[in-house]
Amino acid sequence: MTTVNTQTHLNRAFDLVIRNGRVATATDIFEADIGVINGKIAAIAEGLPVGKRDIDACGRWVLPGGIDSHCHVEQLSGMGLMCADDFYSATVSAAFGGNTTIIPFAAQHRGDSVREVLEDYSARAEEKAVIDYGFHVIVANLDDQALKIDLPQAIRQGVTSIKVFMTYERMKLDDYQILDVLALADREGALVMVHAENNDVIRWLGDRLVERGLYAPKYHAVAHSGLAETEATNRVVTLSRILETPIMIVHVSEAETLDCIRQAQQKGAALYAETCPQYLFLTAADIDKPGVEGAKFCCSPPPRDERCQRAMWQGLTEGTLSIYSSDHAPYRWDETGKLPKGEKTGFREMANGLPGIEVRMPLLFSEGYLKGRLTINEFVALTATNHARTYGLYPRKGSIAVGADADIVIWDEEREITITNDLLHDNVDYTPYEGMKVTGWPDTVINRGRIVIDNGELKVARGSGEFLPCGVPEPVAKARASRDPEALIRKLVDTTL
Ligand code: DUC
Ligand code: ZN
Ligand code: ZN
Repeated sequence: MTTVNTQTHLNRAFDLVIRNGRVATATDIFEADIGVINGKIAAIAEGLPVGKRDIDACGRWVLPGGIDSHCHVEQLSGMGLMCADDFYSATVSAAFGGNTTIIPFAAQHRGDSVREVLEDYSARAEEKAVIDYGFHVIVANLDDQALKIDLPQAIRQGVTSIKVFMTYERMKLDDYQILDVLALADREGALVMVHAENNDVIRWLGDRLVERGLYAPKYHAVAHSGLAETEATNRVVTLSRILETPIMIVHVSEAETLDCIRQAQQKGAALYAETCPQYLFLTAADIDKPGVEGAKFCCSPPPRDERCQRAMWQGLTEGTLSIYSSDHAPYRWDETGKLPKGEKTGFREMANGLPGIEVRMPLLFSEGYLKGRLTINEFVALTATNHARTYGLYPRKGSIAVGADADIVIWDEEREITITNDLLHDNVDYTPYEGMKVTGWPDTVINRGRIVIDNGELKVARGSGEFLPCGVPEPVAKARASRDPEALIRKLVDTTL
């Protein structure tokens, strides 16, 4: 057990006690009661006194609430399409799936101001979210205002991660601009997340497919070649190594990309990487369904083959991939999302992205932990603790420890569920995981001591989630501890001259 603190609170009733559970953190397993006061964990010990409310978790896992650090909510996509979930439906769905925090994106598009974008997303989330949330900012309009004023201010206000795209005509930055963002992030204390796919390769291959009259969804996976991902990853890893600045490669799907990441990590690069359920549980064969059915499985990068699936599992178990997020990018099976031209929709026209915020944790609990691929501690690290550490929310979030927010999920390890869309609470009218059988499901979900989900029912009000200002991400703090950013630039420039 990591922390015990009963003495301080013996004279004060706990608001909530979670009793007799089997608690797991990223490092420990122990049996204990957890006492909560004012939304914080106040004590962890055996035999705590009765609280104002008591929950008996005997025989069940008591785990940190999930943190989904990659999801798209009420956001315009790289193709300019609005997602199907708003901050209410997305956070309700996230909570039912065992999450107590999400970190979605506030997305700047060309011509937008970063400051206004953040104000707009914040206002919408504040009114609707039912669990806690932070933000990453996407930058696509890298003018002086963004670089010199708005981004530094956003970082100071707690938006300490910046996503850049290497593809999508409306979003992509060139290498020069990426270097600018890396230097800025390093100076101001933010982590850069990268969507790494080579835009020209995708465009060129797509043109050849279209020339041949090949429009079916499965050609999305052909155009988004695995090597286009590997090339872009290698390039941006190189840029980050030149500036000795940490980066996070999001949604890794391809085995060769993983090899590239592993090699750079072995050379000491400050390189972090993420994968998502679609790369563990789906393959390109799912996209090759009759008619437009395959559009239900189209995301960027696309699911690949079984070799890549195995590589992603390997990446999670060996630690090359430290983050497992949903990349929930919800679009409906209609003209607003997947089928803008109905049955005639071509692979270039359909929205890119899959829903998955509610099934992310149950899928990994069942197929990772219960099937013996991951320990329960690894499950906790991959779904919660590493997210908090990586994005500046630790130790407030991501663990079960005295002083942390009481973000706790009680899991029923024996519950067998067949995933169907009817079961889920997002605003999408299909799930790519329809019919999959999983064992284990979150029973009770607690955020800052508030019971959010109990017995299959939502118990909190719209707008009751709180904004979380993020601190300096751990990867950035670590890199900074070993050198001074300005000295590095001076060294680079002096060497060049
Ligand atoms: N990038 C994402 O991160 N999610 C969905 C689609 C995309 O291009
Ligand atoms: Zn992306
Ligand atoms: Zn995404």
